[in-house]
Amino acid sequence: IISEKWWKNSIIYQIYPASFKDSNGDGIGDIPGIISSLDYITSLGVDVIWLCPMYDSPQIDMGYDVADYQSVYGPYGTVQDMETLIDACHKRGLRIILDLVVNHTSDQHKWFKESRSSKTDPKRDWYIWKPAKYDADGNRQPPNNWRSIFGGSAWEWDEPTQEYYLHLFCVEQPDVNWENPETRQAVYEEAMEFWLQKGVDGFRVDTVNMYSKHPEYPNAPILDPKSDTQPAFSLFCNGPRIHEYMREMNDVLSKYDAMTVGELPNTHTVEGVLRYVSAAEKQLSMVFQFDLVELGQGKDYKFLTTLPGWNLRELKTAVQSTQDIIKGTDAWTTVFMENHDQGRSVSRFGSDKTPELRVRSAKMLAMMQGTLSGTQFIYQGQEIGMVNAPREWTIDEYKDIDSTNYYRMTSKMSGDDPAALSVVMDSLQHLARDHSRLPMQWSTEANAGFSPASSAKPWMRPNDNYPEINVELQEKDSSSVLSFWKYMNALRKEYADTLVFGEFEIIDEPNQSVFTYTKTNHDQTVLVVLNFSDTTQKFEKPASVKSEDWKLLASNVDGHNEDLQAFEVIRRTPRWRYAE
Ligand code: TEU
Ligand code: CA
Repeated sequence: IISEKWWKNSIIYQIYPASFKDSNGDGIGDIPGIISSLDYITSLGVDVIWLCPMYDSPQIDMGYDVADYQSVYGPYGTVQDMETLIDACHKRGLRIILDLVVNHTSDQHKWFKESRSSKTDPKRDWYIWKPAKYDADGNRQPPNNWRSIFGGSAWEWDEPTQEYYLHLFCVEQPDVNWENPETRQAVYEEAMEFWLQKGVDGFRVDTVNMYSKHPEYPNAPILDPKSDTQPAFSLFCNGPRIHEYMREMNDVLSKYDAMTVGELPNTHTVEGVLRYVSAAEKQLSMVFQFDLVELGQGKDYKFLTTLPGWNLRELKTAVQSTQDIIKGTDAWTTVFMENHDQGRSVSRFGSDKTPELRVRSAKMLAMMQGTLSGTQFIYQGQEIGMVNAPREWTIDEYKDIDSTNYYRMTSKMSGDDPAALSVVMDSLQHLARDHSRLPMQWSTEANAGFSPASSAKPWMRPNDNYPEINVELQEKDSSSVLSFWKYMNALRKEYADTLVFGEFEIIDEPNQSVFTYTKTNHDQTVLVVLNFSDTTQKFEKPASVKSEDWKLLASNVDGHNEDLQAFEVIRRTPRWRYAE
């Protein structure tokens, strides 16, 4: 382990600045709020914080639309605040990584303003501009049928210069033209080196596989005959030059011993992932695969008529796909169940039906995360088992552009059909990105302790359950979800050989209620048994487990007996196999 890279055995805590801690009472989280919470973060036993975009931005997509890489969004603070934060982290032995958003910029970035100013501007080619097509009736059409990830065409017509520009996300997020070497240099210098020189320890790299598009921009196959736009992931993800760009980017990073974790949607094979993360490739340190967090979303969760649901075997397969990345390879992988783009894991994979099931299933999920190989990521609020907002909330409480576009489009397409809109709300209640963006629940005080009691209303409504679910209460309770996470984080460090680096093997794969696996390294084996159901399940010692002499290391149920209670987990390890 000593010889391994520092980031392999790290636990990374993800912070969404708008919703973490509001220090000055304007209803928006801020950098001084993060600085004041560093003792709390350290107490969790984490090693690194990942800060979601804090750059200057019109906030159409919550900062993933960057207007200036070298300044900070006013309500969050200043570059100087960032320097203070970096310093304060390092003083505590914490590292800090930033979000690198360079597939696109905001349409308010000076590069794009120049690019759109005229067809002959020197920066015209820094974005992806194409002429219109015309149909048989002479009507203007976009260059192809690609659908934007937030709905509608991926092309926007620019009246003054009479061309379309590409935006894989919202209209205000034009895609940067990575084909242009000058543009790439500007990205490296302005977005990366500026912050690396200030001491940041790496980046979470947004939409990392979308920089190289299909060079001919062909139409996507028609999967949705009712629409004039089509999902086109296979044509804009993992394009022909992507690995060349990754290696070039890595040359910049390697000067600083910086880590990277790339966001890798729509890449589902081990070979496809390894092309980015094999150490020999010299591209990225690790990536986020989407198989697990996409469970129950369907291919494209927009325009659903029913929720697809998921089953435990699918979850096992998804977990396997992350563990396979390191099996006999020189690559590294990640472990995560939540981020700022997902509903809360307890609501999705556990149960928020009763307080008892909520607490128990939150701990079960912590046990799963804590025992899988890879770099561990915990999203703010996950450590206290925060859950989704309730179904009663109306669309007015949802702020995310992805949610509101989806609602607006369904409302338009269905002529405000109440049944169709009710499906939208069902789907949003389950999957919307908003759920992870509700204010962090710090205490029983007004505004969940996120904003001072006397202050402006928080930018998103806090979950009504904050008097029951909050940091303050859980810190005092040794049986809380928070205490369990702290315990798991410590255990993960203690048994890193097995838990972080060990080999993963599923036992009794067909079982749709219980997820059983072993982690093995050298002469130590840990058995993990997770009851994902809300009923009691029989526990049968797997035949492949040889030793009769097991020691129970951890369980989320007091007085564990041989049967597994709802959402009960146990983890056992042979007593004689490790030194105490
Ligand atoms: O997300 C990229 C992405 O492909 C998805 O996770 C996406 O958010 C989801 O499919 C939409 O339904 C990243 C960021 O994590 C996200 O917050 C940004 O909105 C997006 O890039 C654009 O920068
Ligand atoms: Ca504030």
